[in-house]
Amino acid sequence: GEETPEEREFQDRIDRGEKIEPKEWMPAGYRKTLIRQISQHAHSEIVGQLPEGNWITRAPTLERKQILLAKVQDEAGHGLYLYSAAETLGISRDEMYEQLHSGKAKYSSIFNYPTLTWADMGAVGWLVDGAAIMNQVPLQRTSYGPYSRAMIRICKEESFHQRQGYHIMMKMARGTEAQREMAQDALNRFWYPALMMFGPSDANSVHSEQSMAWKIKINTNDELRQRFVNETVPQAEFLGLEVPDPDLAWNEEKGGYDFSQPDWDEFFEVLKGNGPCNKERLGARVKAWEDGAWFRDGLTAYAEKASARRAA
Ligand code: FAQ
Repeated sequence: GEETPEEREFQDRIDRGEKIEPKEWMPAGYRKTLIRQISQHAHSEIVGQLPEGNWITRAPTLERKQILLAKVQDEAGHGLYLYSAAETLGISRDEMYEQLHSGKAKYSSIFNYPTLTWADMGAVGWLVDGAAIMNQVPLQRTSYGPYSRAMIRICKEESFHQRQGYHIMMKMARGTEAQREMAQDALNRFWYPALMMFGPSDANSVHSEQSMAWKIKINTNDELRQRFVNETVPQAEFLGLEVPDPDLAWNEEKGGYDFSQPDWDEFFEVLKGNGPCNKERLGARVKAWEDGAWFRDGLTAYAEKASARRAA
């Protein structure tokens, strides 16, 4: 329909590069899109703890175990930080959890793939955190104040995560022949799922156009995917590993690599809940929520008693 004066003024503020803050007027669609994106991002951080949590008890050395433990805790922190940012838009944490646990809200497709070997901890840090940074660095300039400030802090930690993953890959790729094979196998399995993290092709991206007009998103999905390939291929070469794409080739004209698209049918199946680990991942989160009920009840009962005592 016709743009209202309020909507015009809002768009002008966005165009001038102003940040929008929680209590200020915003179009209902802007609020809804942000709640969707920030809560999905938060859910991804929380579910994203599971594939790596799987290896904490089996890390090869005490040092690697400490590092992995710290990384997985960082992801929990990012999740809580992002839930807080979403709460400023008027949704409660309980509502967001309910949306995750009922399968209504999405979380990143990548976390529905299994982590089969220690080399996968390298591949996840290198490729998954690498893709996350590629997406999140521009989001530091997103138009919603609390989200943009959350991204600044989160990106600092993600850079460390990416380096620790690459460090594992270096050790493995330059280790024994069996270790090198594990590293190559991890790259083979995580390459295309990492490319899927940027979302469907621009032609199939439902939200990109409006989200970019509102500066909720800064780049298109395909732009970021291309940037990721351009940065990651030389890193694979440095490791002496081969990107599993026979059509990968430097394109001088565009100043970037030509590369094969992931299997988009597989991507949409994963989104529908039919990926290799969807049931396991969601099941683990629902179980953690249910197992924690006694603790939440205890906290609530204690808070009620304490406030009754103060009132008396
Ligand atoms: N997985 O119209 P678009 C991390 C959905 S990093 C699942 O293009 P949009 C760190 C999309 O939601 C990972 N669903 O959507 C970490 C929409 O469905 P809806 C999290 C996907 O929003 C590392 C539909 O497809 N990062 O966790 C995916 O404009 C290691 C149509 O797509 C973020 O969330 C996907 N890959 O663009 C933690 C970053 N792609 O909602 C632990 C912020 C698309 O209408 C270990 N998010 N969909 O039902 C974004 O930048 C955007 O939301 C995109 C998608 C780029 C993900």
